[in-house]
Amino acid sequence: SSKYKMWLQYEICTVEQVNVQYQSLLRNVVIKGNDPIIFSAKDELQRAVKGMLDHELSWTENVQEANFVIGNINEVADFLKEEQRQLLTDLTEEGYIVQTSNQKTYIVGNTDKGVLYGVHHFIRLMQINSDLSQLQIVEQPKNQFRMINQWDNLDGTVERGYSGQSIFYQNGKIVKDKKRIRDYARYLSSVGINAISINNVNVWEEETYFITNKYLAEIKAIADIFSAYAIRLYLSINFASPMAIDGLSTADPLNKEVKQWWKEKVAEIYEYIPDFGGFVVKADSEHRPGPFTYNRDHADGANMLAEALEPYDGKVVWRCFVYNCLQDWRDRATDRARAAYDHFKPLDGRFHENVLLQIKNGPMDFQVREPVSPLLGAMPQTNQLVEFQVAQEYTGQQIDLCYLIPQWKQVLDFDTHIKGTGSTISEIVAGNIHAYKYSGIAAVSNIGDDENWTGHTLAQANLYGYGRLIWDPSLSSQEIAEEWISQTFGNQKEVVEKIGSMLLSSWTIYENYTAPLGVGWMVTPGIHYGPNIDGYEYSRWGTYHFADREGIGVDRTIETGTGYTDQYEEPNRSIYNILSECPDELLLFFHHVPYKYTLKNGETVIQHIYNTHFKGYEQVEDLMDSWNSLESLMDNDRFKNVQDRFRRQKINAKEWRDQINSYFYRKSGIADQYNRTIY
Ligand code: BDP
Repeated sequence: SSKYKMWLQYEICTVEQVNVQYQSLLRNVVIKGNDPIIFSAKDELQRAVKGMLDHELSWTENVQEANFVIGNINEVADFLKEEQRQLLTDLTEEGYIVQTSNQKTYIVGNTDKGVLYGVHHFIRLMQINSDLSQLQIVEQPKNQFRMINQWDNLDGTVERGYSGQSIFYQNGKIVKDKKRIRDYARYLSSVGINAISINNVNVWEEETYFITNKYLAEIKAIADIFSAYAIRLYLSINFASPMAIDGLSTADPLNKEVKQWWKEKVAEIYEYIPDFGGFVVKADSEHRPGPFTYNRDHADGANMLAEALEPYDGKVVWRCFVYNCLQDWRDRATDRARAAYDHFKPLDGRFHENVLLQIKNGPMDFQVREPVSPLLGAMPQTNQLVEFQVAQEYTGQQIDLCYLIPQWKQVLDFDTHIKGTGSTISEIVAGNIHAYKYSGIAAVSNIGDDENWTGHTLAQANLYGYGRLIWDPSLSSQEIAEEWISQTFGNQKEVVEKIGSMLLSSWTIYENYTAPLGVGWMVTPGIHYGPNIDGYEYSRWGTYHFADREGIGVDRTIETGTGYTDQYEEPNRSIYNILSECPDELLLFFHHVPYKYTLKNGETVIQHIYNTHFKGYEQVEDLMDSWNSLESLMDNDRFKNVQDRFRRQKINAKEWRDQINSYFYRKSGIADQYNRTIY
């Protein structure tokens, strides 16, 4: 169905002259090579051409005769011009060219991976009906690691999953029918994802045994599916595995027996899966075991695993989401925002080369608005990955519309000044600021077994956009949105424009009716959907807003607060630390201010809260109207899915609006300047 096909719709192309051009370009096609990746590329092109041109490709073996040539540089070098060969030698192994020369089209990769990406690029252009007669494309990804993390559990549930159950596991078993996993691999590779971890970072009882022969044969079958799409498979592991699996008395990373255990374990895994990617590790975090139990630090923990993986070129992706989740709320001095930096910064230089630290984009936890984590870029000698959350845990759970590309772009564009101007997160994780051996981006996936994969059909745009953005962070949010809409819903102008502006405004709208000015966390505890202003205020999680009758916000300044601002380089340190310099949207993250404090935009904090909350709700009504006006321009299935989501979003926005407005009216006693209804 069209829901299921996401952005690889391959609908018949009805524009006569475009159709004619494509048919003639694709008369006689040769594809060189025997790797499974080449078969994936071939299969994809066949599907695309069949769907869009209603045409079976005619393949030839003879490059001379062909008018469409696909292969890696080693296979087709003799047929290229010198300058084309040169272009390719300057690219990384994932790079490719798509070029027209002598009336032939060439898709040539440096390796088969590049071939697959090149074919996907070509198909993307077909789907948006581009003129393909004179192509001069030269491409390579900006980031080396482009990873997706599944938070799937063996019982079939998905932690923070809003799209049904797992596509990997059902009722305590790995699924037998792996067709859906293969389709997922197709979607991921079409946007350039090259690594996946297939189980939740919280490794509970049974998932611990994924690294044993009880499961490895089946996991190998999954690894093979992904590897045919140039995607490496990783597993999340339980740090205490030696105890759980083989009854060792300790998991101390410096203990000889423990080290030996991991070496043997890793050897066993590679016997099954020779191209296994490595481990993702959540240690000493939210009740998961880790090196702290043995008075060791996180470098000790990560390095033990790194040593075991080194001989196989395996990696340790070590998460930095380490903080005290049992803190006393009365203790104002303990600031959760400081935790990742305080734990990890002192360890710089101690990690092995095959360790990558995975750091959430903000210092707290995927809130609608956070400053960028000061740990990113702060460890010149330690490989880093930034972690995003495609799953909308705190941004509407795929019920509310929230296109997250603008948020991630803001993170990537943030200038840390760590090595002078231009030390942006984008350049840091691309490995251009410090000499990282490995680096890149990871994100929590938003898919499940719902027919449309993502619950809310428009949430597909976040998965698509995540891949496209991390391949090429210079793409704008709008370009990415339009590419996605055209491929997903077709090229009609009205559809592209309307959905485009809905997507682009959606993050701001969501922010308008939820927690104000960067303070975060006013969500239902545990569930994280819907308002509960004091839900986390007296809890152990370190997530507070400190609202009283005078004012609101968290003082994180150096002089009177937690000193968190000191973790930034200048000028960011001062910008955040000095009240009058702090950007409005992050004001309450960094400062505790009176309700009548005047923002840079001229409104008082309290009036801003009222204004944005009334406005946010109205904007949701506008989104609904916009969507309803598209009814006749698309299939009923997808139309109804989104229409229904907007109905639910409206109910949610109303709850937020009324609870936030009433709460702050009652706390502050200050009336709305426009006398709107506050309950
Ligand atoms: C939080 C989620 C929790 C995850 C945790 C993590 O609420 O379910 O386990 O992040 O990233 O956002 O480990």
